[in-house]
Amino acid sequence: MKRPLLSTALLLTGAGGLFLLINSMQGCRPNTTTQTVVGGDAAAKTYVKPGSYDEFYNFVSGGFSGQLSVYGLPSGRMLRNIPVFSVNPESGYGYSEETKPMLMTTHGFIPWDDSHHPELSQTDGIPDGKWCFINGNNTPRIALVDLGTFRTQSIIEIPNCAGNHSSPFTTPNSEYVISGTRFSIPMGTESERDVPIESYRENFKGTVSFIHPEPESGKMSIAFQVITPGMNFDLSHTGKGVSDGWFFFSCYNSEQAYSLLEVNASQRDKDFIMALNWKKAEQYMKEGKGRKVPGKYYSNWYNESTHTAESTIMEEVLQLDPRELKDLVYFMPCPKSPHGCDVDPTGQYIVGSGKLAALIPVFDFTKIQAAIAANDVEGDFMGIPVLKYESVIKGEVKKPGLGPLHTEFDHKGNAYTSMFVSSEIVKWSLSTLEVLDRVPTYYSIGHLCIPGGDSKKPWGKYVIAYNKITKDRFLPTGPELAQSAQLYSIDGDKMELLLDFPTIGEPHYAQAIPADLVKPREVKFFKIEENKHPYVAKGEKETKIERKGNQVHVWMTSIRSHFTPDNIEGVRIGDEVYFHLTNLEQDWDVPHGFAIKGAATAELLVMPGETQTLKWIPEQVGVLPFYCTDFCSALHQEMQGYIRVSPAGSKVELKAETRSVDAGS
Ligand code: K7E
Ligand code: CUA
Repeated sequence: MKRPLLSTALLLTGAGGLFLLINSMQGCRPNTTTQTVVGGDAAAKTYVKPGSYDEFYNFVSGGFSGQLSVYGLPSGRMLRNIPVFSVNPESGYGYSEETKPMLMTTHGFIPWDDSHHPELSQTDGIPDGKWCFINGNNTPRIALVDLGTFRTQSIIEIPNCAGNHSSPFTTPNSEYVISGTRFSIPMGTESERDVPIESYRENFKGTVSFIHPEPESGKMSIAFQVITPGMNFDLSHTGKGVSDGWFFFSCYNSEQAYSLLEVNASQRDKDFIMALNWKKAEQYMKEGKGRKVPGKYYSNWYNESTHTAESTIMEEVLQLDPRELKDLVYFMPCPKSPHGCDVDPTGQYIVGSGKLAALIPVFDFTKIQAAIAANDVEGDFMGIPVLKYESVIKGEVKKPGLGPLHTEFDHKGNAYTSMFVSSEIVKWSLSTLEVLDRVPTYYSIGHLCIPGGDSKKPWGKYVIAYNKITKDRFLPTGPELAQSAQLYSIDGDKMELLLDFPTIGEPHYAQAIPADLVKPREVKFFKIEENKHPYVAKGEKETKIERKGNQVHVWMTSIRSHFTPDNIEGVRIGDEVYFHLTNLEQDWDVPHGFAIKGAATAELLVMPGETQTLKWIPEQVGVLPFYCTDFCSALHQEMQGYIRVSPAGSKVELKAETRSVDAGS
């Protein structure tokens, strides 16, 4: 193990070598103590007194939890953990019959993913509080979470993609969200895909896909894909203001290595930022350019009226090839293995953060346009023009720190870059490119977030660090310690640490938005008269039980504090029982739960006015109880029932006790 590491260190020079060295020193951290950086009034600045609301919602990716967690800021209080790509027995998401289709893909039912980047939908370049998108890396997908329900509304699978990392960044009016492939792969027919890995250079390609969410329903489809040279695509951001109509992507591994990437993808001095004219691509699509290629994918959508997810399977996708279609894609050299790719609020400046670079390059959109117009290129890469670095650069931020990853912006012309290796946030001026301030983070910050900080209108006020390593900040919890976020004030000239709070899974990116933009959207309950679920029971009179072969369907209702029916007999071993539970409540925050002994999946947590189904396969003869799991009233513990299970072939008559305790109903 020692030799490769040593040769790696020798191959890399300057900051690169340092990066590796420091990276391998587990306990390395800034030698400032918490005491010296937390001022006496910090507590007052994050104290949200009991009964008061936080000012911002903070949507934080769960990383390998496959979920999205929601916090209030500045308190750091956790409000909700939203299941997106992962099943969640707490609510029955991915376990109820209605939600299972949400997790369907061409690889089958995939109840997990690795989610990195939440992105709020935008109107005119400003987060609007309607949706939050998030990417799934592993089995490439993008999800749309509705901020009226705080639930996953739709999930689309991305074909011809592997490792959906530079995703799901949005255009200024959420016409499109983007998916850029991390890994390039061979595509096409089976024989085109079954090729030696050594043939990377000839056969491997990347794609960036433009996903269109329907404004009303949130259903997603792929408008088009742009095919790219084989490389790794890391992050992206849309242009805005002057650069509206463009998208920028960081690319690494321009070496086109396919093994030992740690060494082989760090050879070149510069990789690229890819500039893509998406308005042009849209125009080509409308003119009928490009070609339809095979690309099977699922688009799953939760229908709020039937309370059931629907999967649509698509078979092909429109691909645009920038080698044939002019003025679509340009490369800009960017030092060195760029990770973050961020655009300032005016849209003028594009910041590439080379994780092995000792500086931060800032590109100028006006210069990019001039270089394109003058054909000011230094050659091409796999048929795509490469603009001259000197011609497109505004300047470089010198000596910012080590391991720059991501940049966000405030509303006063400043940028804030996270430094993974030197564990700090560095504030610098967009006009002078001078470093203005730096604060330590504890430790090894990844992404950072300023409310509105990747949009046209940063609200500013705070920057939050999402850290990779959190030694000695919280009470220990066994071999794995809590992940953490840290909240800093950015109101003054100097950043000021105010608060640490633990997070779920591994936080990567996060976004924050004023709570006032989200609160008015909240759905309080679903109207029972609008419930179009095929197994709804809109009142206790509609409850019943029916046998169809070995399937037993129970139309069941819940209301404080009973189920109807509450006694069921005539179920036999070998049956599949479907409990279709409608929650009759028409009031805010009165879910009922449903659990039955021996259920091998999850409970159901059914919102007011909604119907959800638990499939249960009885394995034991006897009388088994079911009950409500959500403490819903003083008589919650009375909210129960029994089901009698008889042996296979038993003659016990199928019946359900559907008498109502409410007279006349
Ligand atoms: Cu830098 Cu996946 Cu956005 Cu994590 S990525 S840090
Ligand atoms: Cu319903 Cu407890």
